[in-house]
This record gives sequence, C-alpha cells and structure tokens, in this order.
Amino acid sequence: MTGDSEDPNDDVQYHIEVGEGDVADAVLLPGNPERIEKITQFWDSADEMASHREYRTVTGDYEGTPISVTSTGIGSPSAAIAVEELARVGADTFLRVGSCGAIQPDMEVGDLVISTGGVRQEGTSDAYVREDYPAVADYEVVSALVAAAERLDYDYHTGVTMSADSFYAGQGRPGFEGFEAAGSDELVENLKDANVKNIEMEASAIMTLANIYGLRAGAVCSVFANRETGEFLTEGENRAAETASLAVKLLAQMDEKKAEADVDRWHPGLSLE
Ligand code: R1X
Repeated sequence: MTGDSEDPNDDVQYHIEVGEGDVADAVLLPGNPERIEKITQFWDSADEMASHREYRTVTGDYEGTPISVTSTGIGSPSAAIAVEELARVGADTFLRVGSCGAIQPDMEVGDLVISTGGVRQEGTSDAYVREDYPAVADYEVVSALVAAAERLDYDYHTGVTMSADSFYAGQGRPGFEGFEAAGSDELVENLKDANVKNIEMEASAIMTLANIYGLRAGAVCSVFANRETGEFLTEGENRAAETASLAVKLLAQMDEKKAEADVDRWHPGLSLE
C-alpha cells in the first residue's frame, strides 16, 4: 500500500499513488474503475495498491504471471497520466481494455476489436508529437491478443481504431438539443469508408506514448454499440477482460522465448506454448 501523493516529493506518483514495486511489468488499462473486479475475477490473486480519483490500481497474478490493472477514467488526458506515472514505476507493457462503438456492418455487439493502430483524433498525443506521427500498436501485443482471443474462442476483429476526445460531437452524435457540429454528419461515414473498425477515446494516446518511450501497448475493446445497426449491449466486457489477462501471460511466454533465443523481439518462428 502506498501513501498520500498530493505531496509531489512523496515516493509515490502524484495522481495514481503507486510507487516502485507496486505494479507488474504489464498493466491493463480500463477506463472505468468499476470494471476492475470484472477483470480480476479471472486472476488467481488480486490486491489493491492504490485508489485516488479515477485511478485505481490492483496487482496480482494470472496463472502465475504477474499482472496489474489501473483504471484511467474517460479520455486520453487521464489515460496519458496513467501511462506516464506507471512507466515511472517500472511498467513497460500497456493493454487498454475497454468498450467501443463499432462502425463496420459485419461487427456484432459483444465482438472484440484488437487495435493495430489508431486515428489520433485526440489532442493529448499532439502535445508529444506532430500530427503525422502514427499511433501503432506493438506487434507483440497484437499477436498476444489475437492468440488469446483464438484460444478463448471469442469473435474478434483487428484493424484501425479512431480515438476521439469528445463522446458526442466528436463521434458524430448530436449534442444537447440536437446540436450538430460542422462535419459531424459525415464523420462516421468517412471513417467507415476508410475501413476504420471502431471508435473509443483512449487507445491512440496510449499507443503513441508507448511508441515514443519504447514501451509496448495495444488495445482490446468489446463492442457495446454498433453505430451502423443501432444495437447496444454491454455483455462483451468480460470477454475483453479475459482476453487481455491471457494476453499478458502469453506476452510473458514470448519474453521467455526471446531470452532463450537471445533476440530482442518475438517472431512466429519462436512459437508459443
Ligand atoms: O473509450 C470510451 C470512453 O472511455 C469508451 O467508453 C467511454 C465513453 O462512454
């Protein structure tokens, strides 16, 4: 357990209130603090390390692999704070576990979307890099998430995710009293035509920061809403939680394979158990 970090000289991080040794190398990043139990139900142990504002951190193990979860709250500004402060205490792998709206017609509510990259429609990552810098998921994280979804037999899609700063106008939804932002009627249609799979609010900032720092990140989101068909259902959230937890174990296995082969990066030739 850590202390009160309102004192910036404290040895725990200012917002998330965790210190060295409180988190595993790999941290799952849901937005909602209430989703933490839905994630840790799949683990073999889970101890709360800190709870401050929207940030709640629990550390434990999944089938022998150390694992942590930190809730980020909604949006990229607070997600970036979580990545910054978790990296400072030693985390090097970040898996966003969230919900999203799907925009392709073949996507069902409850399906998973594993992001391979992001459209940076959030302003947070602009504070770090120029607009033409890509938001790209780490391929080891993508491989582990795909392998986990396959093992668990969950329906999933891979592709590009759009991360927005705004839930309403910025995602083509009407504002209060039907307000329509300029271009909002075409926004989702244009993304759909460009084969973007889903919309949420944090993945591109998390992936961008991780790339800048040489860390690994990716995202798996369950489809709560299909913007094409109008369906809405939250039942897929457990699937994303279980998939991400298993992916952390698979990433640890990849790391062992790399060490055995004395290489820096995992590749399919190294296989997995
Ligand atoms: O990323 C999105 C955000 O965290 C998904 O759900 C929240 C908005 O309702």
